[in-house]
Parts: sequence; C-alpha cells; structure tokens
Amino acid sequence: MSMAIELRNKRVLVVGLARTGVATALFCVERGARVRATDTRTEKDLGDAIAPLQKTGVALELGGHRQELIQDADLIIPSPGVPADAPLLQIARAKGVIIWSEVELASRFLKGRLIGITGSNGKTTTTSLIEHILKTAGCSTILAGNIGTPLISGVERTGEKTITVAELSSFQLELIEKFRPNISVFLNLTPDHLDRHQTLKSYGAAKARIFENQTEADSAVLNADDPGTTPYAPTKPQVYWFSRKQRVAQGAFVKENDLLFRREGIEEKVLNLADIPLPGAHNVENVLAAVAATRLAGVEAAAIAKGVRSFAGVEHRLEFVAEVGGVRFYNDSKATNVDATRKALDAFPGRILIILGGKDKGGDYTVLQTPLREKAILALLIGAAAAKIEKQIAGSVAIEQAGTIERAVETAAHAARPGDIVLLAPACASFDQFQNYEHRGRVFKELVHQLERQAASTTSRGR
Ligand code: UMA
Repeated sequence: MSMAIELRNKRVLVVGLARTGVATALFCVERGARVRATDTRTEKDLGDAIAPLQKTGVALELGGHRQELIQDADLIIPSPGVPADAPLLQIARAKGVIIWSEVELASRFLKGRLIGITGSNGKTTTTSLIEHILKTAGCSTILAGNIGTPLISGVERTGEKTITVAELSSFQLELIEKFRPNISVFLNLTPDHLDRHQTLKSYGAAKARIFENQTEADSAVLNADDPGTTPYAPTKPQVYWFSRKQRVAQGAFVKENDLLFRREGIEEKVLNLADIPLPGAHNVENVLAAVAATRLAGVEAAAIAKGVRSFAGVEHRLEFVAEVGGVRFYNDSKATNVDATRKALDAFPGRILIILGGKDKGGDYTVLQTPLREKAILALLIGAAAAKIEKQIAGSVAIEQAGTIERAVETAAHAARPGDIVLLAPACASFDQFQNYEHRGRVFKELVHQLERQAASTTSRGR
C-alpha cells in the first residue's frame, strides 16, 4: 500500500516523546528530514526514553510546546496521547500545516499487505490472534500499532510478502489521510475515551475512518451483533460480517457447536467452539473476527483451526496468574473501560472479588451494577476514580475502599474463600498510579506471586 513521501529536507515536528514520538523522530531523521521534537515533560522527567535521540541531530524542545515551533514545520506528527485539539495543533491546523498520526506516516512506507483492527474492546487479543494464525500458517508477519510497538518501527522489516497486522486506536485513526488497510476489522463500539472524544458519535466516527480509503479490492469485517458498529458498514470495500447469534450472508458465524466461514454461498467449517482456548463469549467474537480476517488473507480453514488451538492468549487480558489456597487470580489490567470490565465479569460463573478504579475516562460505572450484583461478592476500589465508582455502584455489591493495589490484593486474599476468583479488571486507565496498564498488570502479578511464595513457605514450614 506504499504511497511513499519524500522526507529528505522536510521540516518535521514530532509532538510527544514516548514510544511513538521517539520512533517517529528516528525514522524521519534517518531519511534526511530536519526534525524537531517536543514534549510537555522535562528532560529529567523523560529520563532514558529520549536517549536514542542523542547524537541523531533531532532538535529537542522539552518542558512545553512553544507556539513558534510550528512556524516553519511542513509536517507535524503528534503522538496518540496528544489530544487532536491541543492548542498547538489547533493553531497549526488553522495555518494549513499537515498533521498526521504516526500510522499515516508509517503506511506511506509499508510494503506488502496490511490488516488493521479497531474497536473498543478485544483489539489486542484479536490482533495477536490474527498474527499468530498467519505466522502458524507460514506467513511472514509484523505485529504492531496500539498493541505497544509503533507501526513505524516495523516499516523497515516489511517486504512484498509481509502481512502487517496493526492494532489501531481512535487516536491513531482520527489523524489519518490516505491510510488504507487491505483488510479492516471493526470489532465493537462501546463508550471509551469520552474524556478525549466527548461523544460516542465522534469516537465511533474516528474509528470508522479505518474504512475511509478502502476500495473494492479491499475487505471490511464488522460485528453483526453489535448495534454500535453496524451503522458504520462501508460501501466501497467487500463487507464481511461475524456473528455469534446469526448466520451471515458473507463472513464467520456460529452454528450449533461450530464456527463456520461463508463466502459466495459456500460454507465451510473452520473449528469447533470447544477448540477456543480463551474464556468468555466475547472471545468467541474475537475468534470469529480473526477467522474472517485470516480466511480473507488466504489462510485455509485447517490452518486457521491449528492457529486458534495453539493461541496462548495475551498478557494482561484475562490472564491467569496463579491459584493460591484454592483462590484463582486473574489479571485483566487491559480492561481500561466499563465494557471490558463487564465482559471480564461475564467470563466467570461467580464469586468474584474485583479490583476496580484508576484514572477515570468519563465512564458510566452504573452499567456494572447488574453484573456486580450477579457475579461479585466484593469490589475493592483503588485510585483517583474510587469515589465516583463507589457512588455509581453503591448497593450492588459490598465495597472496600482499598486505595492502592497492594491493599486491594492483601484484602482480597484475606476475604476470599477456596473456589473464589480475584480479578483485576479496573474499568479505568492506569496513569494516576502507574506508568501504563502493563505496569499495573505486572505489579498485580508480582503481588500475587508474593502471596504464592508466602503460602508455599507456610506449607513447607508446617511439614
Ligand atoms: N505529551 C505531550 N503533549 C501533550 C500530551 C502528551 O508532549 O499534549 C507527551 C507526554 O508527556 C508523553 C507522550 O506525549 O511523553 C505520551 O505519548 P503517548 O501517550 O502517545 O505514548 P506512547 O508511548 O507513544 O503510546 C502510544 C499509545 N498511547 C496512547 O494511545 C495513549 C499506546 O497505546 C501505543 O501502544 C503506542 O503509542 C504504540 O503505538 C496505549 C493506550 O493506552 C496502550 N492506548 C489507548 C487504548 O488502548 O485504550 C488508545
């Protein structure tokens, strides 16, 4: 899908210097661009993150974004974490400076085919599963995007036979221009990031841009069971659906105990429901989406089944951590919105002690009342959103204001009985107490492993 642009001597301004910004600045400077990079954080706050930029010729402006920075810029690449309506970008837009997300820039240089996956929940699992199926089937793949590795870092490794599988967020899609996946997947749409997008409509519209530049030669895969996504079905690309509940004209669906793929009137069995190694109905949807995308990429049904069966799941996504004293601990730190938490609660039969809270993203936690009432026995609240959550879930479950994840794990371990589940599925972002959700998940897992070690030493002392 290469529409390469000449970066030599282009004046590029990179805004935000975490993973995306650093990778983008390096990419541009290596191609002869004159790169300036800016971050609101100071050099001290950024620490080692900017070390790769030393001695590269990138001009750094740290501790804020001076308006003058845009004066002579030809192209601005803000990081996903920089709001698209940040004052600096508004001024630049008014002056007609081109503003692209990093995925737009990366797509101009990508070789081979591109599969893009977006949606509110399940993106990481589906993206990883698609890449795993393709790799198991012998394809040359790159896994990148919102999943943690900027797409631009993978560009160099792509060739004509490469299939790049990219997880795409609304923040990345809202600033595209010609970005065009060969196969796009829109999994579902539920409220998230309303602190940035304000309304569900503008959040949905940003995500639906994944289809914007697709042509008749491309395919779009959407969730037929999700009323949030169906209105976004595009007209140009070939549309395929996936459904747990109904047979679809074109796409993947469940029939009795089988997952089937149907195209041009021909139905083929791909695998059995019992072959899916991941818990929860939402994971059936993720597998259906992956079946459709990989079948469209040319993988045979038997190879898809092999890939699904051997998929180990994703870290921080309903990840089993350990069983201590008959209590099973699960890490779903990636559940950063209310819908993801609802799905995590749905994945277990009951008696759940759930850790909720963190940085609020404008979520409506009242939605959790029913699943909490039905499945949970205790909610342990942490972080900045704790007071809001308590107010919105009051009466549905016993509540403990734990404050920190350490206290939450300790309290849960004391309160749980054998057979219970302790689940970290916070419904919030992590940035109030952690670097990111991965950090939060790792801290949780370490606390659980500490409990495991304590339990083991108590048992061995007792022998
Ligand atoms: N900054 C500024 N000015 C601002 C705002 C921020 O300079 O006005 C600076 C911050 O000080 C910081 C940097 O920008 O130094 C942060 O940028 P970033 O948040 O984009 O961080 P990256 O490490 O580049 O991570 C981004 C994605 N982050 C977000 O979308 C918030 C990562 O997704 C992604 O994995 C990574 O690019 C690689 O593609 C994370 C995420 O939370 C996982 N995504 C959201 C989600 O999944 O719900 C969308």
